[in-house]
Amino acid sequence: MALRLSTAGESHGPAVAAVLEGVPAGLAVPAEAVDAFLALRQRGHGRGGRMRIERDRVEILAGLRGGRTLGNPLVLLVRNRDATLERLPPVTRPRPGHADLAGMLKMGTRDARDVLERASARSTAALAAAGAVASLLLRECGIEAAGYCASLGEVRAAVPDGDVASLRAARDASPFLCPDAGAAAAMTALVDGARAAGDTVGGVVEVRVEGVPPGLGDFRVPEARLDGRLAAALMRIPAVKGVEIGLGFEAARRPGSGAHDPILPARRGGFPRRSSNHAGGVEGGMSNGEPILVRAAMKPLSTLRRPLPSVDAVTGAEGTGATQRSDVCAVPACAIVAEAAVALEVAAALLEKTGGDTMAEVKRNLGAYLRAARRVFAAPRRSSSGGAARRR
Ligand code: EPS
Repeated sequence: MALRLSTAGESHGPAVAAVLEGVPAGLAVPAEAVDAFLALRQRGHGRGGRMRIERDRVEILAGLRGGRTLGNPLVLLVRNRDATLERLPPVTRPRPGHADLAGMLKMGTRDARDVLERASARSTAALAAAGAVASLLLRECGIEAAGYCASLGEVRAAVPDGDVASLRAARDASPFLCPDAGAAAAMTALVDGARAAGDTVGGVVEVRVEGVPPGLGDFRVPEARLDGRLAAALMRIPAVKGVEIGLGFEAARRPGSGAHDPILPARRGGFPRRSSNHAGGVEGGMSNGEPILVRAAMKPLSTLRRPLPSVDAVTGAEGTGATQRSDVCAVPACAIVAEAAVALEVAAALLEKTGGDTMAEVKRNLGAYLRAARRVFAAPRRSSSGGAARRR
């Protein structure tokens, strides 16, 4: 069954929720593991007053028995403590950069509240809860992902060359969820300066995924291409305006000889090795067995304390965009949301490859596939019929 996510909920309604279909039976889903991920999403220097109100916790309302998935749809609920929707005032001056203006026109309303409550990044709490479940599934299959902040404004982190475990440890120790501790001072100055100026800060987040088997995604059907799916998953996150995989836009500036990753002989029993990973783990729309490396650019948040020009939909008066409580910078949160989005997409592609109604079946099928795939580049054996080239 395909892995499929739906979310619901308004920013200041009673709760946000996720329905996640297609998780095989037998996966242990401890609420504490989901909660730890939700807590990471709430962190980051630059968050506003709302994050001091919320204490995100998941309530798993369906799909579990004895702490394990039944294979039924999961319902994941995260309650809003700031559930003030019915008391909040109308918003009539659309904020440049937000969904307000286009949403007012689309929905035929002069009150952007009808739009912004759903356009709010609060919905990413539900996405993160579902992503945490996807990460538990991936871990069972030897796949680990970590999302982290790679730059804020002009401040670029020197991301250490490390595995996911060390990246995660360094990330978790950082107020910006950035594995380069040396960048923290400049990032703090940037965010504090923006706060003082009534402005906001964007940045770039990166997700690294290790242990991904080759062949997830597809070269045969355009919409099944893993790169397209990862890009779409990241672009669906509010405020994301650009996505790169591996070298990304830099690949366009290089000659082919400097953009591709040489193929070296397999070590015994393994896959051919690569001496670099410019492809970011994806070639021809499929994972190639190297770590997946994707980046997403988050624009600065559009709620400004010193707002840009706007027009009032009720009075017609020229003025400025609505101001309200918000964050100065949510890039660290975006790193966690990006990790969730990527984990969900990789998990979906994995389950397409393996099939399986139970985790035992998924793992059995994955093991059989990997054994067969390793034989493709194994030293050819003599064969009386058909020859090595056609061996499956
Ligand atoms: C958001 C505005 C802020 C953020 C919110 C997203 O909320 P509020 O308007 O209540 O101050 O804190 O993010 C979250 C609530 C969250 O959980 O990430 C927006 O306009 O998108």
